[in-house]
Order: sequence, then C-alpha cells, then structure tokens
Amino acid sequence: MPEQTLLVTGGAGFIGSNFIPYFLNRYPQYRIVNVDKLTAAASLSRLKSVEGHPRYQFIRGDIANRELMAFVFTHFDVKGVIHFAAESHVDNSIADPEVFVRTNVLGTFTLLDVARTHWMEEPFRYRDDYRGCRFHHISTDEVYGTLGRTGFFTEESPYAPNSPYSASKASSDMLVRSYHHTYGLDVVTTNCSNNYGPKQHSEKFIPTVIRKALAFEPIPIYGDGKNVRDWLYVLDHCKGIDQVFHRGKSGDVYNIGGKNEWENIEVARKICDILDRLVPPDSKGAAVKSYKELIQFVKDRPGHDRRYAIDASKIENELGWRAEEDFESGLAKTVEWYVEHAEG
Ligand code: NAD
Ligand code: TDX
Repeated sequence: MPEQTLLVTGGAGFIGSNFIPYFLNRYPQYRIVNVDKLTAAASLSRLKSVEGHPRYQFIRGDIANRELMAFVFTHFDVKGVIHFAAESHVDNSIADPEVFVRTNVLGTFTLLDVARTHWMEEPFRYRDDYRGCRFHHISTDEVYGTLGRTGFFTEESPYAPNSPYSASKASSDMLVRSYHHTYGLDVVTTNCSNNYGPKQHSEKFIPTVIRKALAFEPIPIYGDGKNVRDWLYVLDHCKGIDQVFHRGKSGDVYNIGGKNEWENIEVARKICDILDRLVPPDSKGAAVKSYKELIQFVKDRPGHDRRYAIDASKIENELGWRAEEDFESGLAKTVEWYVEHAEG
C-alpha cells in the first residue's frame, strides 16, 4: 500500500504524544507530520521514542497560521488530519480565555478551511485523488455541560458548555459539523471523557496530586471534592480514535468514555494509597504517615461542573471498541511513571 501522510496537530501534548507512537507502530502505511506550537503544555521529550523515525516529522507552528498550514498540506500532500491541538486546561481558560478562542475556534476553522481548499477542487465535489481524506476532530464531553447524580451524555445530548474552554471546544465542534453539512468535507468528531496516563501536563488533576504529594505539599482538592469525572486510560482513547478515524461514519459524532466514575476525593485517596506503598513517606524522612494527610480542601473552581459521565454505547456497538484498562492498574501504572520521571 502506498504511504499516506497524516497531519497530527498538537502531537507534543499529552494525548497526541501517546497517540503518535501507537499509530506509527500499528500502521506502516502512514507518515505523520506533527504540527505543534509548543505551548507551556507541550514537551518534545514525550516524543523521544519516535525522534528520527523515518515516517515521522515535527514542525513547530501555529494551527491558526493559514500560510503555514497551507504549506504543510501542499508540501506533504496531507491525506488526513487528526486534530488534537488545543488549549486544554479549564483553570487557564478562566484566567485567560482569549487564547482559547484563538486556538480552539480560529485554529480549528483555519485547519478546516485549508483542508477544504486543498482536498476539494470546488465546493461540493471531492477531487478524485483526495476522495476519502478525513478530518478527525478530537473534542471533549465538557461541551455537554454538567450532569446531576444520574444520567449520561449521549451523542444527542444538547450542548451546554459552562467554561470558556468548553465553550471554545463546543464552537469548534460546530464548525466541524458545518464543514460536513455545507461543503461535504469528510469529518468525524469524538467527544471523550477525562484522560489519565503517562505524559500528562503537571497542571492537570492527577499529576497535581502526585506532584504535590511527592513534594510533601498540600494536595489541593477544589470545593467539597465530590465532583465526579469519568476517567479513561489514554491508550484506550487512542484506540477509540483509531477505530473512528478508520471506520466511523462520515459526519458522525462518537462519545468515548470509560464507564469509570469517581469523585475527585476518591481519586486523590487512591493515588495516596499507591504512593504510600511505592514511596513510603517515612522512607523520605517525612513527618506524615500517609500522603492522605496532605489532602486539603481549597476554594472551588468558578462554574465547576459537578459530574461528567459518558454513554459510549454507540462506539461500542457500531465499532466494537471497549475501554480495556482497569482503573486500579491504570492508575498504578500512571503513578509509577510519574514517580520514575520525577526522580529521573
Ligand atoms: P495538551 O494541553 O496536553 O496538549 C495540547 C497540545 O496542543 C500542546 O502540545 C500544545 O502545544 C498544542 N497547541 C496548543 N495551541 C496550539 C496552536 N495554536 N497550534 C499548534 N499547536 C498548539 O492537551 P491534551 O490533554 O493532549 O488534549 C488534546 C485534545 O484532546 C484537546 O483538543 C482536548 O480538548 C481534547 N481532550 C482532552 C481530554 C483530556 O482529558 N486531556 C479529554 C477529552 C478531550
Ligand atoms: O488541583 C486541582 N484540584 C482539583 O480538585 C485540579 C487541577 C483539579 N481539580 C478538580 C477539578 C475537576 O473536577 O479535578 C477534576 C479534574 O480537573 P482537571 O484535571 O483540570 O480536568 P477537567 O477540568 O475535568 O478537564 C479535563 O477533562 C476534559 C481536561 O483538562 C480537558 O482538556 C478535557 O476536555
């Protein structure tokens, strides 16, 4: 099979840097060009395993830069896009929302429009050699807003974003939808729940708990700690993206989730239990007997969504995808990775 070039955006981030090695290993027919702006959330060290790989190339750049993106599409003859690049941290979107609109809305628009002009000779008709070029948009369950104690988000749930981050992702989802309905661009969107695993940026919840515990500093739990998130191991997310990119129905949306709901306080306690076994506090000469003693309830996040939970029946029934990683073992692997990398 002739090689095809895929553009991966945001590949130096958490999920993208787990996805690229997975995809290169699994599919010898793809070349990957990774365009990443290298914001504070990025790190090229996460991509060490693919450095120098003959089918991998990195370009530092902004997805909102139309000239650059047009160059990338033409120069590499891009035949598919997997679009991870985003500003992704809710707390940052509260402090400084503008860049979220710039990257998540304008950046996604720019990519879509470059894909349209590159892949389609004229509106409504694919050029023969670009038939089948697919734009896969990676999005979040946060676009659906918040749930009470019961119920799940489905692909039919109404959009009700509550933070500047989720509002910017919701806007990008709508642009993707419109490019399919108006121009016939081959798009798929996946809305995924909270990911966890190796290589996540330290500002996110699970890495924060581990980092603070290992430094014997207070572990900050927002509000009453009873907000619920549905945690999915990052490799399970990558496998879901793989299925939807290759087999999903054009124009469709697929929710991806772990059926794995936990209150934040429970997650923090689980991590402390793992750390107590892995790096006993007394082995570090600490006064505390368990890292749990460091847990501290702090001021809540403004507009903090109470509960997210995904009904993943569509991707399970249509594409046979299932979350495979069990939370206890996934969390243990994750904590071990951070301990190794904190010490290394
Ligand atoms: P991340 O913040 O770790 O990585 C984002 C990457 O995008 C970074 O490498 C950053 O440098 C890059 N980037 C940001 N702005 C850019 C720009 N203008 N041009 C080019 N590159 C730019 O995020 P993540 O956790 O890996 O999330 C990836 C995608 O998945 C995002 O679209 C996010 O909304 C979505 N998502 C994440 C989660 C999660 O739990 N992490 C869950 C559901 C969906
Ligand atoms: O220090 C903290 N203390 C705390 O209690 C932090 C950083 C978070 N939290 C809480 C807030 C949330 O209820 O933990 C939960 C998880 O927080 P984040 O890791 O910031 O994730 P969340 O806001 O749920 O969003 C994540 O999942 C959906 C990703 O960051 C998004 O990019 C993704 O779309």
